[in-house]
Amino acid sequence: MMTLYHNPMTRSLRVCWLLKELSLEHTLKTVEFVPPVDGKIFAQNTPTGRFPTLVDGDIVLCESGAIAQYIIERYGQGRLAPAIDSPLRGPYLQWMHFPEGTLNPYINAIRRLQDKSPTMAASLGDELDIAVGYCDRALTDHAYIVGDEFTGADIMLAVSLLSINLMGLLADKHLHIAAYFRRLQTRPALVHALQTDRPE
Ligand SMILES: N[C@@H](CCC(=O)N[C@@H](CS)C(=O)NCC(=O)O)C(=O)O
Repeated sequence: MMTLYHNPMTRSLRVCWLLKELSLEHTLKTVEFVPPVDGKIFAQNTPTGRFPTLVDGDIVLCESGAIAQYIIERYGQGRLAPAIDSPLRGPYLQWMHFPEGTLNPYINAIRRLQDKSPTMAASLGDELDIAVGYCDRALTDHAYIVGDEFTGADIMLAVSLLSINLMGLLADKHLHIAAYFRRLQTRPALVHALQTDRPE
């Protein structure tokens, strides 16, 4: 049985949502977030000090993209990912990794700089907007980020876009992303994951 150490305001939302999409049995341990003091990281009350942390037997993972890929490949039975020989496999891998590789470094830096250097934060916000525009254009011709099928890459991307939206940095001009959000909000697994915020 897998155990997810979860806090709803963190990237563990991705894993919680994914486990529900795949209806996989798991134990959810909701853990309070400890605000970082003096830049101290890995300070959370989980086996790795971070959210999300997934424990599956001897395997302990704490990168949301790796956890998502692990769960889909190990337990997905072909769901939520194009087949390895599909022409969509490359784009799928790109979109699995684009959120943490490109969007979240901006999110983290802007959060850190917002008070210390608003000018620098604003300039990074402009760069982030270009990256978000790239996502918006990729959603022009199909319902989901890799095509017309929902995949794990949508879970990775949507949670980054939700964070950007919560920071007030998602401009109204990104119309395809707005339609994408409306589409995703109808998924029961996301609705349930967003409601999963009570400690055991
Ligand atoms: N790239 C990692 C980032 C993990 C991460 O930074 N997690 C944050 C919460 S979203 C955390 O646990 N920070 C608190 C800490 O390091 O003490 C992922 O995608 O899982």
